[in-house]
Amino acid sequence: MQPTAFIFDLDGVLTDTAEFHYLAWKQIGADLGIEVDRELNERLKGVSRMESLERVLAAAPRPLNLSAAEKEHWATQKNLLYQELIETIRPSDRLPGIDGLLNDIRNAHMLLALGSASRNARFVLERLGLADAFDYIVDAGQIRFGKPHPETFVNAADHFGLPYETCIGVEDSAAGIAAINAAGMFSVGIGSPDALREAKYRVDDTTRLTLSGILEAYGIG
Ligand code: B16
Ligand code: MG
Repeated sequence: MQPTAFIFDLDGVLTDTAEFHYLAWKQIGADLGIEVDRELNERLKGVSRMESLERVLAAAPRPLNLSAAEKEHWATQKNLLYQELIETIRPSDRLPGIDGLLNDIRNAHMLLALGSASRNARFVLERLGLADAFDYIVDAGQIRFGKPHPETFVNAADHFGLPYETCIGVEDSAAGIAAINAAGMFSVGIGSPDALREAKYRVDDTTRLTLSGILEAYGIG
């Protein structure tokens, strides 16, 4: 079947905000006496802010037993740190290879959606100058179940009225790849083989991402 649409993750795919999320969680961890290293950070990618906090708290040397209000406080603090970092984003912060890939998809007359778990997605897209680049945007405000639940990706395909197996999802997180696979779509992973074992096609970074490479792996190259 010919592919009909691409659904792109935002953080860590279009731009390196995954690093900003990491820096913000590292600071929150330090404030709480919890070490947030890159291995723990892999498990924070793609999951919601509150679920990320739960995963950070689970790494505490001894249980902190925070109340719901205290958890809200730390989640808010993390977001304030993150929002300071994303103020600096500019169009030149689009990851290498992304502009070419988006153009090639457009020229091939396929639809483009964004599927992000972030409540800051629209702000980041604006800063990147990509607010008009997508036909449809799914962010955390529109869905009930975050990644690895397939809802983010299914929501985009349903909006377009497209069969799931003709959609291609692009992700940098294990949770996101699981969500794409659970939706019955073709998953493209960007990052290390360890973290993205379940991706149907994987590249190390966005410089290796080409439409022809993806379509060949999808089976119509
Ligand atoms: P926020 P994505 C995800 O965005 C991030 O990967 C994840 O690290 C973050 O916790 C989540 O958004 C929520 O973000 O705190 O800004 O609402 O990768 O799905 O674009
Ligand atoms: Mg991501």
